Amino acid sequence: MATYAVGDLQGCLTPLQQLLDRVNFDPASDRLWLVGDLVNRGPASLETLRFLYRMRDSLCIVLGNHDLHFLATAWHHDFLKKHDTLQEILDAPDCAELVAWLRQQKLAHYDADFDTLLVHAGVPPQWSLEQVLARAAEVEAVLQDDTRIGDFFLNMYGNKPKLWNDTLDGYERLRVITNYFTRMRFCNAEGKLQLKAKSGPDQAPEGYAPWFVHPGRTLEQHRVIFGHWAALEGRSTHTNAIALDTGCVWGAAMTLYNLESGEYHRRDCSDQRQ
Ligand SMILES: [Mn+2]
Repeated sequence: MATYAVGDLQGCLTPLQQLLDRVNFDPASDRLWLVGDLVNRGPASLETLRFLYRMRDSLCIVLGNHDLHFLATAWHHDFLKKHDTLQEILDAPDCAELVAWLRQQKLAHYDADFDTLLVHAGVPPQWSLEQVLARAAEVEAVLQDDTRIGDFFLNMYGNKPKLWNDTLDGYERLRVITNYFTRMRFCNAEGKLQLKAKSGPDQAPEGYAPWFVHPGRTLEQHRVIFGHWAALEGRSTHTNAIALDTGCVWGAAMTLYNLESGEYHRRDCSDQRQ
């Protein structure tokens, strides 16, 4: 029995299947964690979701910004943008089944045996493990609530508020939680977000730094596995921050990580370049 985590798929199914074959992944006994961004931009979003759905009992998934965007388009078709490759899922006969399953997934998952947290983008420096899980659960509850999910998506997009505070409520509170977990790259020492920069860590906007490098970060003694930031090229500079987005959909690589051994398996994805 082994446990693996894989970086952002974005509809690139062949590299995932080849990496799983390479480690002789057995869905009956092994577990696969996914950092999210399962769909969009790549060539096979629908088939990727179907493949994962068939082995859903072996998976642990956190949602990424592209997964939330896909769910939003299922409620609001006019949210589809020119570069989205999500229409094939919306048109599929099993779309409702796939949507119902994705809505049940989390924004943050903690495993005590591995002392490891799984998130798509990151965690603000000040948040404790208890705060991470409680705040993720606030958004997860809305995603699972038929009476609230549609309006949430109408209010999910946007870069403000930039900074958490305990008194936030309503959609501002849900939006900043969502942005921390699914879109963050750079923040300042207080946790103020800078969501525009997508460059590598060397080109941080003035006053900001990658979320995982701030001194005294509450979770720095725990392993955090994340994706979302292809420009990191899998190098986080912090031993407990495991960066798995290596830009498959941009033609770079897909990375599979063994949680027990710490071993990385990388598959060149120059054939996947979009
Ligand atoms: Mn992402």
